[in-house]
Amino acid sequence: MITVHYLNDSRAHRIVWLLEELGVDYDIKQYTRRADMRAPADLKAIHPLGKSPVIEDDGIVVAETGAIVEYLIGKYGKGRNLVPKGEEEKRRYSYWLHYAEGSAMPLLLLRLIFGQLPVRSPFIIRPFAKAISSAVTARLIAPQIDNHLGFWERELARDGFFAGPDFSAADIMMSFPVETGMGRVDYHGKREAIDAWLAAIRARPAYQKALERGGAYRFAA
Ligand SMILES: N[C@@H](CCC(=O)N[C@@H](CS)C(=O)NCC(=O)O)C(=O)O
Repeated sequence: MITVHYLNDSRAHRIVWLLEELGVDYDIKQYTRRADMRAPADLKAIHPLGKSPVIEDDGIVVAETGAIVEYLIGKYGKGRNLVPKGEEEKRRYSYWLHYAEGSAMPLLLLRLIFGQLPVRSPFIIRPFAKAISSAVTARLIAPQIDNHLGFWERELARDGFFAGPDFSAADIMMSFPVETGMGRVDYHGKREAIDAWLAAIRARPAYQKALERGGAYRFAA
């Protein structure tokens, strides 16, 4: 039996969603974020980094969302149509699978960290921290995020899903950057294709079931 170590409002939603798409049985062990949003220390007993998601499957521990997705698809994905068949689509699939955590999330995390810099700084230096945060965000981070969001829009406008005309596990991987990105940054570019894609993934029964099993996922709002 698979156990998903599930931190509230986290990337773990993607794994529960994938398991629902795969139709595999699993249990969820819930963890609640501390007041500072960090994971509780007991997650470190499962994996040294203490992050979520992490899964256990018959004694095997797998961490890192992309690696978990590849593991689950490799073991349980046969006949589930979550990996495209065409060569070009397979290349696109692999690209988005790696891009989600390798390129998109570091940028969104930088935005989050610089956004929190003023409130997390000692009171006496807060005005300086605020000035640094605003300048770095406006000059370095926001333009790059805009570039990425424009790229998503153009890619999705091609044929509806990230890897091609059909839904795939690449869309599950991309849900976290897109949902956190569209929910947390000011983006003034075109977003019709992104919005249509968000509506399509959220309408999937497996996505809804994952919310039911894992609990409300605030980043999806
Ligand atoms: N790249 C990793 C990131 C894991 C990660 O940072 N997870 C967050 C939840 S979305 C976490 O555990 N945060 C709590 C903490 O860092 O203490 C993955 O995709 O699995």
